[in-house]
Amino acid sequence: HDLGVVAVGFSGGQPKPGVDAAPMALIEAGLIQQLEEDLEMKVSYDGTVHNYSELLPSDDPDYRGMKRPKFASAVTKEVSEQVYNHAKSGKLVLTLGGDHSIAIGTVSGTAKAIRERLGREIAVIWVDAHADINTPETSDSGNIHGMPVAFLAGLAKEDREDVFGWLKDEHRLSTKKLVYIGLRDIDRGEKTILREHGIKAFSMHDVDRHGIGKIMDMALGWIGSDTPIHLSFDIDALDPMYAPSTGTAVRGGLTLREGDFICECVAETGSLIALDLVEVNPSLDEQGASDTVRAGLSIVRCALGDTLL
Ligand code: DIR
Ligand code: MN
Ligand code: MN
Ligand code: MN
Repeated sequence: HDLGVVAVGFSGGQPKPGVDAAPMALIEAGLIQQLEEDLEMKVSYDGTVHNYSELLPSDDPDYRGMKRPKFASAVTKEVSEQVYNHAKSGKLVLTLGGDHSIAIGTVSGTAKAIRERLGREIAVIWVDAHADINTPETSDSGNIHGMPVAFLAGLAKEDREDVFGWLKDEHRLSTKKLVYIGLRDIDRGEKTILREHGIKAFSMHDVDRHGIGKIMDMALGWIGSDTPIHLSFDIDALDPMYAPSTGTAVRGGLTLREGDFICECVAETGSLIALDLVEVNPSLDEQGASDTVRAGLSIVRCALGDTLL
């Protein structure tokens, strides 16, 4: 398979530095080499962890409560174009974050490319402890990594071109084609949004009740077979026991095997068109950084088709 890799060293969607170092940590741990040698993929990678410093605005005041709105908008617009170019040419796209705000770029890029290439709408599987569906108005933190789904689904809109006004209908995702897995820390306003839009969400309670096998049957059944799937994997979906080095760790999460299993099931569909791996922050919990990077590596390998036997 042909794979396009985009390395996004962006941390401005949340306050903690270090998440920008994740792409290099993953690559130094052997990610690209493993994909080429073990999974026999043909990898297109420009060899650069982008920090988009050329896009840094001279001033970037809070807007509608959002922190660093112009920088996040400019970076995600650029990421959207990078991802679009890979997806338009039929490549599977792997994006290494960076915080989860970068998914405004990745999902909008694949949504547009798949519309143009196949005339289809994509589905998104969002694996996360959090729903990331705050609007600027419902957000308590103002951190844009808690808002990407709201912008992608058109629940948050903004006319200003330099604050996500570049997002058009062709970039957007239907709330009916979105499935969450792993949720356990949802803000009050987010719960209202999930309920009012009838969004399919499997919380950790659901995982406990049904087991991960049944959850994946239900999640993939909701999406329907033969639908292009974009998998956006926030490493904080995993329990901090396995992935402690992340900005907003929440106890009571997925085991390493449950995370890998989700990815294996998506790989088995043959419909994966893009994978994001986000929120690995090697500078937090130094003891746990190598475990967290290894967990990320395993997630990527499983999603891209590595099998146990
Ligand atoms: C919280 C935390 N819901 C917020 N979100 C996180 O800031 O909107 N997302 N940590 O990954
Ligand atoms: Mn997230
Ligand atoms: Mn999260
Ligand atoms: Mn919260």
